[in-house]
Amino acid sequence: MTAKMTSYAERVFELVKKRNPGESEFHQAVEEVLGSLGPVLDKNPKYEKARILERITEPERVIMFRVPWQDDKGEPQVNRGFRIEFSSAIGPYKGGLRLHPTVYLGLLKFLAFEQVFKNSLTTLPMGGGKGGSDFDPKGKSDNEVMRFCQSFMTELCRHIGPDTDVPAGDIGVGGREIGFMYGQYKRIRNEFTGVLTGKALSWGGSLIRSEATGYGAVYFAEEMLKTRNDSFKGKVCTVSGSGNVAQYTVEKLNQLGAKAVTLSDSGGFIHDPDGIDAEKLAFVMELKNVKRGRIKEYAEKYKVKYYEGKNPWGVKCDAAFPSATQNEISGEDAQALLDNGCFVVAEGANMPTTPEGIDKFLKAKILYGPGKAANAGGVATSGLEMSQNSLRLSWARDEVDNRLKGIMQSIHKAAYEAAEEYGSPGNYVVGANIAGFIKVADAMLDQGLV
Ligand code: NDP
Ligand code: 2IT
Repeated sequence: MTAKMTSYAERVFELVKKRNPGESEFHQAVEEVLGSLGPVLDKNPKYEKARILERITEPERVIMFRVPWQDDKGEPQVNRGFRIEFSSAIGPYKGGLRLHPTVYLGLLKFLAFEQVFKNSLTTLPMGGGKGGSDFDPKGKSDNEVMRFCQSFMTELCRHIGPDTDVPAGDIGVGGREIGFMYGQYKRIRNEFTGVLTGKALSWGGSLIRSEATGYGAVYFAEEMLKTRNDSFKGKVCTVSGSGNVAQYTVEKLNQLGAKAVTLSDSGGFIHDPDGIDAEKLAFVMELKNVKRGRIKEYAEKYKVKYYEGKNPWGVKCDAAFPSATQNEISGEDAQALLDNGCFVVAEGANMPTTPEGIDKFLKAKILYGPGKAANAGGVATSGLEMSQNSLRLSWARDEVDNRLKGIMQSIHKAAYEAAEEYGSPGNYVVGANIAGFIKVADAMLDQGLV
């Protein structure tokens, strides 16, 4: 892994594995964080004395519930819904909702745990949470998605609120789903409040929220490049996924003079050596957000190659933006990227690189920005949406974009400086974990044994 654990961290990690059997993604996320904290724990025995690691790895609350809904044939269907309220040390629980057939308790625990440190890095007062369901939106009609979302929110609404827990989108949850859920929340609670983020502009949403994760990942990568007096001009970039994060990553790369040459979905990837320019990106947005089609159709339309069942990490590039899902870059994929000269990796997705892959990136000393730092622009802009809702105001596009950029610069600085201070210069994994941890741990100490 990234570093050797202290004996205290090791003991807690064993406990986490025992208490959460079979939850491999959660173990993976905890191991990465605990493996980074050695120097902080050595320097500050107060954390062990207060059992901070035992507490920070145990969710404050886990909610699991039945989601019954009726399909278009009139048949009853049942899914499982979840909300993990992991930490409220520095603000209300905040984090997305994922709708994907692979969703189970352990997956959401990993995402909620990551969210705690990510949200801490944003500089904004947000705790960490995550939720979702094993419902598969693929192939469902709008009416089926609406009935599912209404049933999901009928239960969830009793657990959330603008000062308690504020969900948002993630895989499978975009503007359509947030709309259906918001409508149902309002109907049951009879309140028009900022209980969800990622809302449409006419009913409380923020400009730039849709763009924020992708733009933020590119801003973060730009900051990393600046440490080597470099920029995006002329850089060839590979991007995976073709959803919200991938789309706006490509848009920002184009604006900065880089060339994005790949996109993917769960079917395979397309390689367009001429670059996915603004017009082609508009086609992708219509294809994915409106028609809900497959990325293969891009290859047919623009006469480029489609690689069925493959990911884009074998394509030569300067910078890679994994923006699909967890563990999508294996050790071999990481090696292929390095062998092809890739020297920037900025994670738009959450935990897209396996521990073997991370080890390779760190040993090669490339500019590697882990998800909890690089993709924090999405939740940061959700935080800005919450602020605007509280003020009952909406800020102009430039104002939100400038704040987002400023936040990504602050996150980069915090991670960069923490890595230096604690003896791992250039290691953004250690830097992000330490900077995110200290703020939450100190808030926990202040608030007593809770
Ligand atoms: P979307 O649902 O908009 O898009 C997801 C994309 O990833 C789709 O192209 C999808 O393909 C692909 N994908 C999903 N699961 C898999 C899989 N198991 N194997 C291969 N491809 C897959 O989601 P987002 O763009 O919002 O999220 C992408 C990543 O970014 C996730 O890791 C998410 O947690 C993270 N993230 C999102 C934020 C946000 O604000 N939305 C903020 C921070 C992080 P297909 O359609 O075929 O399934
Ligand atoms: O993983 C993430 O940070 C998100 N899906 C966004 C969460 C949010 O509350 O905006």
